[in-house]
Amino acid sequence: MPLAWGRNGADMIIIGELINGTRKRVGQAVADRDERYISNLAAQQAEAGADFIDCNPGTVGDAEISDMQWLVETVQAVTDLPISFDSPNPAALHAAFEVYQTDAVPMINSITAEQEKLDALLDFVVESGANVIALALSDQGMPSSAEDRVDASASLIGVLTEAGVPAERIFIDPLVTPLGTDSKAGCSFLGAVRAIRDQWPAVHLTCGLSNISFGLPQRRLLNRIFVAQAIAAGLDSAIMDPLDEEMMATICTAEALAGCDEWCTNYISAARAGRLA
Ligand code: THG
Repeated sequence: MPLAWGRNGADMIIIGELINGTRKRVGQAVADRDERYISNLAAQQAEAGADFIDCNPGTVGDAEISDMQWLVETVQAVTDLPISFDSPNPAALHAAFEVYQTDAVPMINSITAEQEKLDALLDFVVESGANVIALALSDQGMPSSAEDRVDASASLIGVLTEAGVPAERIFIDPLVTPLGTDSKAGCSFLGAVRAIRDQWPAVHLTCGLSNISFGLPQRRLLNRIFVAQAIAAGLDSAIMDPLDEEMMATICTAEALAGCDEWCTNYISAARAGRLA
């Protein structure tokens, strides 16, 4: 039986965000080539139920290339999960692929609707056969309204599908911006998620969840309620910390409430396993 918004009934696709060099301890581990620390972060996220392990070196220039390759090699040595190559630098994304050996299809994080980005990455995205996160960012700059987000997403979906990327490999990121600097940031994002889910039922919708709470107190509270609202609107993936048990419980509950968990099977087994308490 088809579920709401054409979702396939699968669980939320979780992209574990912890291997990010902009986090101080991880940046240090990258600089020191501390394999133990990074392997451990990969293994813990896999164990907690991540579907992809994001790797973001958080460095720039030539360093980013070798740092990305080292991260990919270190992560794939401890898990068969696919990796999400997270970098604004096309050269680092190419470099990640060169050393990637896992069978599972990886993620390119990310492409945008900026012409320069498209020119640098479109052929690569198509030929690699990878999944791709398409950020709703265009030459018009950061999106502000829901409409800006939908326009940039529509143009990306058009370009990618015409180039031959199937909808199931496209992960639209309508861009979560901080609520603290724009009180409409949450509604604009949610409005975009609803509109995109309605118009393109087969694409995935993801986001960097915790951007919403940047600069505000009680961030985890904001993040949890926001994810529940976004799931109700049609989000089916998130870039987040899978070790956050309250967040994982919220996601499972929100999916059941949103009609994405037939007979509440996942919800009931999570409760039995003590994961919702
Ligand atoms: N969209 C896409 N990719 C993304 C983002 C997005 N990749 C990067 C980022 N945003 C998501 N990843 C992270 C990783 C770690 C943290 C936040 C987002 C994090 N931040 C700490 C905090 O916010 O308190 C601070 C860092 C620290 O520990 O020093 O942990 O939006 N496509």
